[in-house]
Amino acid sequence: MTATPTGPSARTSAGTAIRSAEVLVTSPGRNFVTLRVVTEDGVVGLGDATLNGRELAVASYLTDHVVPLLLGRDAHRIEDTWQLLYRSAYWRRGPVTMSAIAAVDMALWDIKARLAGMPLHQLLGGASRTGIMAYGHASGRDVPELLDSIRAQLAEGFRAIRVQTAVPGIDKVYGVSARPSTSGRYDYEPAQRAPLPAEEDWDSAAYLRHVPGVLEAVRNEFGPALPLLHDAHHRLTPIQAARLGKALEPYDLFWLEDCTPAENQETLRLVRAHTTTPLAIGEVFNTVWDYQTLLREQLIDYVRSSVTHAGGITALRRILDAAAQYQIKSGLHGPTDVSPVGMAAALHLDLAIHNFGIQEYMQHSGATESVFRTSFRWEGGYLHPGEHPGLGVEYDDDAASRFPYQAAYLPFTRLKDGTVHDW
Ligand code: EZ4
Ligand code: CO
Repeated sequence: MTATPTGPSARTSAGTAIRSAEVLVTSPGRNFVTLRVVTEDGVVGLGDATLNGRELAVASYLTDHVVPLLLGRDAHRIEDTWQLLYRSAYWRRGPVTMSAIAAVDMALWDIKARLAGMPLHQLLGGASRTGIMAYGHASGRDVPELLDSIRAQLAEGFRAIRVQTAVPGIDKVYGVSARPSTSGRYDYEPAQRAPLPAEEDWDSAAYLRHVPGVLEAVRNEFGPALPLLHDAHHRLTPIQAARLGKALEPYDLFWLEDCTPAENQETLRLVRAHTTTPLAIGEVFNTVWDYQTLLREQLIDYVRSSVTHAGGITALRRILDAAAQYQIKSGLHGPTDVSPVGMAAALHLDLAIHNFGIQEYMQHSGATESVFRTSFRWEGGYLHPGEHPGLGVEYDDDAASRFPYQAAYLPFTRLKDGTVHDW
């Protein structure tokens, strides 16, 4: 007898066998890739596979290489499926692979929780808190515009704010909205719909000169208690990052995010040795291996991964449990390129884990919400995933069909002399 590639015992004729797995690509304001898994009994699970600017690569990875492995497998076998997808490809890790695995993992947890008739957080151990503290985004082309943007986010109910600022001499800076909203949902989408990525400019020295004064103005305006965050978005060298962390100490940041490029974990030793500004890193990481030195040497304070890009609920839970040994907390990535499905997965995890820190929350557009119907609650600066069985998200095919995929890319940067820099 020849064993099937997935192992004979993984296949089942029970009602929980996977009958279909379908990749859905839609673009309600921005592109999203969703995996929909359906069991023989018709139970539906959703997973987010959106990788900003590389959406179709993940869609192909799923359709061409993962879906055939899923058909006929028991949807209940989440761990076995995760291990099979991770190990059977031979080529491990990487954002495309891990986003694809994440989507399968989320969809299977969704199915298991729907079958149990429980919201997913119950299966993860139940709620450890009543609500999930979320931070919003604010930005300004100058200080008055930034202060207005922060006021608008406070009026929306946010109790912690990420602050990004334009820099004199740089044309277009990461995180700064062209038209910051003076009320309501804050809209900033770095990916632009075009056949090729846009080029932006960058000057680290100008940035380092300008940012401390802006944070000082914000702190003076809003007082000592408001949690303020800032994202340096991988632009600095280790010694520049150390200097920035030190310079920002008087303004008591909740965290400084991605102060250096992410490849080199050892870099953070130097930064850590020079500053008590809390550090957050990890939105581009895919596995626990990317965090190994950072956790073991206690070089960061917050884990920034999203469920979508770190291999799903199964894998991110393990990263967060490893972090808990060192009092390192969660600060999960929640930009608009994490779909409402990926956000729901994050919220269930946030509610269940003990070492929760904060959750990033960029509200999705009305168009996105017309495709993905969620059970999230937003009350007084706190999020809650709701009590619907599963993840609590429904996908509307009719709405989705009105928004076909459109190529969109994140920008990249060049220094004044033309050298490509980290975006
Ligand atoms: O640039 O999600 O902290 N948030 C971020 C994001 C990332 C985008 C990239 O797709 O850094 O705005
Ligand atoms: Co970031």
